[in-house]
Amino acid sequence: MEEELKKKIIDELGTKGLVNTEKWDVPSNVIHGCILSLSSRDVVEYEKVEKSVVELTQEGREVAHDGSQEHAFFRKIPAEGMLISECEPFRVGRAFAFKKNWVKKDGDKIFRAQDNVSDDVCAMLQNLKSIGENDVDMLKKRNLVVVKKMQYYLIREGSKFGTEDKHLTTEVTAQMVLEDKQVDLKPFNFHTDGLVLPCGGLHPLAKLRDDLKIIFLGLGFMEMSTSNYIDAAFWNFDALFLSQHHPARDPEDTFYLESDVLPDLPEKYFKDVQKIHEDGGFGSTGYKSAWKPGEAKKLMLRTHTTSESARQLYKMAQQPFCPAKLFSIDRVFRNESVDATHLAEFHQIEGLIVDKNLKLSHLMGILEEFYRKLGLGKIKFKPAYNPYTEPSMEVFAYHEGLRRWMEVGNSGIFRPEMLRTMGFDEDVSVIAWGLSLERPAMIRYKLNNIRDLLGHKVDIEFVKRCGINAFDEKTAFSS
Ligand code: FB9
Repeated sequence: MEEELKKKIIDELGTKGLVNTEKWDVPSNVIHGCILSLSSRDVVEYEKVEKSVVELTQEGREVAHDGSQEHAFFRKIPAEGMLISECEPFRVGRAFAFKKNWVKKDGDKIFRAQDNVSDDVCAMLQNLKSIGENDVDMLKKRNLVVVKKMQYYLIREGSKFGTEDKHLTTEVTAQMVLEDKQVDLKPFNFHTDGLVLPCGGLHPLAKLRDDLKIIFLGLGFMEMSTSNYIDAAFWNFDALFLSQHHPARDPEDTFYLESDVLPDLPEKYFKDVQKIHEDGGFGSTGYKSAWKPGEAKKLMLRTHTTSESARQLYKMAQQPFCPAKLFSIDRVFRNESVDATHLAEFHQIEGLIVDKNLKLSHLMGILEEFYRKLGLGKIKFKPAYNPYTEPSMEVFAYHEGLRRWMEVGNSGIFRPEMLRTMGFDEDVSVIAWGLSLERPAMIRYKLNNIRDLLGHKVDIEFVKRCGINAFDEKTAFSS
């Protein structure tokens, strides 16, 4: 194929004087390999041109064919209006129809606010070449189009074009040796890129997870086991001194299982946790309300990896004291409404340090070092509230590439009601912090929609491209 392609380039150059590969149906890296080979012998000169191509997503193709959700919703509304309770199936279309003032609310009904409306989104999708940048961004945010970078080449005659009248052999065969014929071998081009081999590549989240592991290991942290995707509410909430009345424990926020197959819960500790919740202790008043063992025994999908931290810390508290630096990076699950940046699950990154008399200054120091390694040299802290840490801080960092401050995590010192109940002495303290894996990944790969990173709509070519590009710690997050 490579030789045929080179011949095509030479022939076309001979007749047209310029070759434009924009419309060629050949992988760009194959064309690039041929051009490098010809240009290394000055047979051709070339210029690489990059352009963005807007393409319809699966959803975009459906809307281009059937019309937008808002237009479908508008057409559904009868003259006598539609009950708001009947609109639930058209949630997306309804939102956009209101945004465009196509509809209005009157009492418990929704009416058309216009006699007729033109389906602008459908028209744009049917004629992508005519839409402007703002419309492309709007359609991208609605996951109706994707913008792909493509490159092509403009090839011209090189200084040695046409001087090569003999065919250069690129490989020696047994037949040639037997015939002992004189052949002119093509010189090796040691500067050309190797062909990209069709091989597997790490998913971008897996790459980023490994990059973060390197950062933690480099800071002397050890990874915790995080195999309990399903756990008892006891470890996820109660052991952290999170009240049984806290809204985070509602089924609207947490996925509970119907099954009641329970992990072993330490009997004495279970009772100590009940006591600290009901009557307080270690200087705490407790919640002064009945604590239900049944609530603690419910099985659930963990909402944070801090449930594993609680398990690990409890185990440590049963042994002679030994300082430790631990981290975890794994999936957590929250019953949240999904949108462009939130799914019902994400990967939490958590770090913690166990030692004597740790203060907020120690926490600030390790956070500064951790985020510096992420390429965020400027961070600041804001007082916050967490049910299981006091004091707590939100962490903000200035992103040089995006030229703005952004929230990059949460942190705090675990409460004495948690640590002393586990069995730690009074002078033992634990500082900890957490962030997500998806947020930095979306920034690193310039994604606006989390579905382009995780889930069944991820573009496999995107994953392959990420798996090929080498990761360089210094540039990890600067883009
Ligand atoms: O990750 C977050 N933001 C972030 C992190 C890194 C980053 O990298 C930069 C480019 C280089 C960019 C952004 N956040 C936490 C902050 C926000 O994104 C926030 O809106 C979303 N948060 C999630 C929770 O929301 C459901 C991110 C997730 C999060 C928040 C808190 C914790 C963990 C994850 C925690 C904790 C904690 C606190 C105390 C003790 C132990 C654990």
